[in-house]
Amino acid sequence: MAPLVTLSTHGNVAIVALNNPPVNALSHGVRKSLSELLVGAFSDASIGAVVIWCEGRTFIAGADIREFGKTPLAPDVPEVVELIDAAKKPVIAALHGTALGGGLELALACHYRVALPSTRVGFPEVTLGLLPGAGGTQRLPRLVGVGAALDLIVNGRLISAAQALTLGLIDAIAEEPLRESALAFAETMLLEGRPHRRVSELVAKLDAPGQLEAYRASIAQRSRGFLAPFHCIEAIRAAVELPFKEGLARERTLFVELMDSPQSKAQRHAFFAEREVTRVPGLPDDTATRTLRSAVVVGSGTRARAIGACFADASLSVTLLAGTREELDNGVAALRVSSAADEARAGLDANAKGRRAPMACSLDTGLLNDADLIVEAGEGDATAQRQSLGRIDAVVKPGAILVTTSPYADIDNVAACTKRSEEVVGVQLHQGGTARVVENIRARDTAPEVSATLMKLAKSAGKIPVLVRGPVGSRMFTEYLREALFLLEEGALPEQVDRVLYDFGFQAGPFAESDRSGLDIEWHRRKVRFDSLDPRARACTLLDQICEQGRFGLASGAGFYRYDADGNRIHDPAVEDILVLHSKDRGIVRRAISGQEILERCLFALVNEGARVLEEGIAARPLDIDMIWIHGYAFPVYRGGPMFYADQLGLASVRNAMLGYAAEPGGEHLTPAPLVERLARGLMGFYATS
Ligand code: 3H9
Repeated sequence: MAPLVTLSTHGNVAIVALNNPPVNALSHGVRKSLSELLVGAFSDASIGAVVIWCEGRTFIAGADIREFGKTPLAPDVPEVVELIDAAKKPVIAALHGTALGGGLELALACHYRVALPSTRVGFPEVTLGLLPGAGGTQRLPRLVGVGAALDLIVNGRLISAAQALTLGLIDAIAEEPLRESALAFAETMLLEGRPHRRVSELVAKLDAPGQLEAYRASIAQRSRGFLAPFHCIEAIRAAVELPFKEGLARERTLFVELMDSPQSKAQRHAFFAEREVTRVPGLPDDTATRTLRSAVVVGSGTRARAIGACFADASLSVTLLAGTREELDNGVAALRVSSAADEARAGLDANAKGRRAPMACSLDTGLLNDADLIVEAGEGDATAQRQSLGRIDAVVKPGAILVTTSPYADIDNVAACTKRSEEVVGVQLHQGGTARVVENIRARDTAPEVSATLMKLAKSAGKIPVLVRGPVGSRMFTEYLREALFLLEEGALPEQVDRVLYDFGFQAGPFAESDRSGLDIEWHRRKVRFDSLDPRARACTLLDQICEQGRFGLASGAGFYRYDADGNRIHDPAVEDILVLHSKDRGIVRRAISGQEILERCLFALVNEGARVLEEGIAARPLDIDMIWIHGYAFPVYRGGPMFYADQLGLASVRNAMLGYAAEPGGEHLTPAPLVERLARGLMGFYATS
């Protein structure tokens, strides 16, 4: 195995090169070799300056996250960083790729920094529920000012080399090849006798009195529930108020608090799950994929445009196929608006990926004949969609992939209606949460190559694709909403239920969320499944009553709430009347229900359905479910997703609480699913199954 760190000398300059693929993380081995070589170089009288440079695609992308939560091994990252800061000879960091977290902290302890133009730098620790814990919160405000430091550290925002230069975070933009440029920089610096600069010796000052308090207030809403952003602010306060060494100690205390918190554990879980989710059991990484160039989306409404955009983001040439001249005109107008918005966003965002390929809208059904991928995205019901797919199937070329986006259709039935069952898949885009998750639903006969192609496409569109055997998110949402509806008929009000789930960390509770996404879909789903519902669910007709009054949610101005012209939610006494009357009709005496009961019943209904989804093999792993819920339904990332959260609570105590609710009249549906029962009995969790 190649050494992790090597040192070579070039005249009186030493180049210390790291080689720890894929991202040169500061693992224990790297820290140990790096500090040994640095100590050697610092005491070698023939060496005047040291360049730290990395092989491979990036400069150090941070501490090694895989070591977090394990016994730390010396030297730790702060020790290596302080070793560099204290050096008597100048150290130059040569940056490329992504210099992040502990990597950027190390660079800030160097006495000069140069970077290739394509470099991006930043502190993403906050997204892992952490703060920069190796001096980053102390050095950055000293170097670039408190305002910029708050922006970068609290938001975990990456910036380009040009922006870093403007801020004074780096000293120069370097040319390729970086190693030689950095060497030349070091030689010039020595020749010119430039001063030995230590960021730790600068002073951090507030831009205005009360700046930190004002910043805290400005993030209060969007960072609601999170610990790390507020700890970041406190660490920056230490940079302003305390001498450097004491500031470091304060940063350490705050860092350790976060590292030990359940939030960071959950966010680190989410980080790895996001990467693991595309490695599907039974679908090897080397599964062949098809090269697709063109996609035709049948439909031009909202769903069609959203899915078309996803394929356009994967660089496919996408045409939306409208059914009528009016649909065509509307489609063209909508595309024009969204493309202008994309242009504006790309212009503002240094992190924006490549621009979306332009999309077209047409009436020409002949386009179907040559398309590589055809998406059925009409707004009709399951039968209409099946018929449409049948028509498409008859005209498309051999090898074309057919995608259905129907929220209702059974994928195996859909596939069976075509002559190409191995080339049929379902795709469900989710617009909640980060709106990044895509469920790729494979049918019984879908060819592995087709599944792998869809996974690759979604990934290159910047999505988080999850491969499943049937809809997962919507199926679990139905159970979650059903429990919330039971709570309404027992005595709760929509705002009470929503408040509890909002306080738990969801962006919106189940009723506000249903109103946002439209009640008609859930209502339709209920009608499709009506005969298979249990008696209590069948008799809980609240959703029918709301929808029968034309209240389909936000878009129709009313649902479980009323909405004003600006879309603000308003309590609606009419809904309360419906509830009270419904409870009376059902012979239910309305009662006060505690927040704890609301929370547990809604979440445990969700977890129980997740367990069934796993047991039936609809989702392969608990992490698939957690990704869908974090990125598609805004389940708070700092709780790690429903399955991770249940494990954190302890599955045995979840099971016991469920048994308690199941023993109440009408509570049988909360009987723990067999998988929950089995795991709880063995004192295991969804993740820890052995
Ligand atoms: C920190 O630094 C704390 C300090 O302040 C204080 C210390 C005291 N460690 O994302 P990719 C793996 S916290 C270990 O698919 P990309 C990743 O799991 C850290 N492993 O590639 C994956 O492995 P696998 C602050 C890491 O090109 C592989 O590398 N830094 C780390 O799309 C490829 O990753 C961060 O938070 C790591 N630090 O994106 C940066 N980073 O193939 C986190 C990555 O087995 N990393 N891996 O699944 C990233 O944001 C992206 O990985 C990066 C590359 C932009 C670097």
